[in-house]
Amino acid sequence: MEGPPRKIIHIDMDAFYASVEQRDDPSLRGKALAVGGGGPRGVVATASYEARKFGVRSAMPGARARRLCPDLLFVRPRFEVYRAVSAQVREIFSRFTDIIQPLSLDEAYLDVTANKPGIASATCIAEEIRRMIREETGLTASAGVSYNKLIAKLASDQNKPDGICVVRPQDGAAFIAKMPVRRIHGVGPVTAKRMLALGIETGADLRARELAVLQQHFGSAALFYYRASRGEDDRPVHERQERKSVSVEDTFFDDLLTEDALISEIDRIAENLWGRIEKSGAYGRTVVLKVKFADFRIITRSKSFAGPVRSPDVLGETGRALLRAQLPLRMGARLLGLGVHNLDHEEPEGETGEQLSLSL
Ligand code: DCP
Ligand code: MG
Repeated sequence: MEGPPRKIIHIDMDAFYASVEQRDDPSLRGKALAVGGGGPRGVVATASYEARKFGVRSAMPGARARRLCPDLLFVRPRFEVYRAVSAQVREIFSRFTDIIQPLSLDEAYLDVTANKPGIASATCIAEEIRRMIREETGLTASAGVSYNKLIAKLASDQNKPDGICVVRPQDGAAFIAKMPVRRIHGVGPVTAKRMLALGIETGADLRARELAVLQQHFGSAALFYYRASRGEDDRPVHERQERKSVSVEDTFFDDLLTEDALISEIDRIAENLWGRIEKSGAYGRTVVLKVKFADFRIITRSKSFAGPVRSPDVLGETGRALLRAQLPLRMGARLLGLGVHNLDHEEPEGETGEQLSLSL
């Protein structure tokens, strides 16, 4: 029924954007550094380990970060450089396997059960990869080595920065037992809160619950949690597919109906979406709004431009215009989403204008 255990590696670059900035500007080395938007609404994308000592964290408002760490240096992100490093690192992975699933610019799962050089030890491969990354990019990465994705990802965080953690099949269940459930990839902040309300804080707490009970609370996701609490996860490492769209959506605790609430939410979503677009370099020429109503009916509305949208202002204004055209909503919205489709790489070259070519 089961084959031999798989060998999965999760690689995650250390303080990625900040490390790249410190590499490229020696005056930033050894300093408390935040990469992110400046300005009153800017947030920290990531902080150097020097800044983390003061409590500065990803997604923290810049003003708060400055209060925690008065000497904090702020630099603007350079996504083209991060994308180039990311491509370099993926090329290193491809020397060992083609079964690579990137999760973001700085992390990926690798299935090295059968690997190109025929190395028996996944730990040796992970160490080789870390060494090559250090030599060829000047940056450090941490690795988790295990028999599935769930545990490999948790493991790569264990000995950060510049660390490795190996969890063998016989140790997986014990490893999960002491893990806070919120750290499990697949338990989002909303689920983590609901679990906490049920008294489930660690893997051990989760394991103590019957599947039927979990199903009552978490529906179809329950089986994943049930198995995860036992250290089991048979999700394959998916090879990279060409991306077709980028989108961000949000479900609300209370349905939104007023114009103010809807517009401020779509602005926030557009801002997040712009961050994703810049990180992935996936610029598209069609902006799509999605609204799910209180009765679960979904509508989508889109606006296409002659060329890819390359400014956060155009993205935000388009999102707002698409939403305004639906107002007043016939009932509250439980979800709003915004995405871009018709990505750059699918387009013929030479189209870069931003004039409207298609109306609603
Ligand atoms: N990032 C971001 N916004 C967040 C989290 C991350 O823009 N809320 C960006 C900046 C990070 C990169 O993604 O450099 C990778 O995210 P990680 O969570 O892996 O964080 P780091 O690599 O910065 O640090 P760590 O050493 O903890 O992996
Ligand atoms: Mg990282």
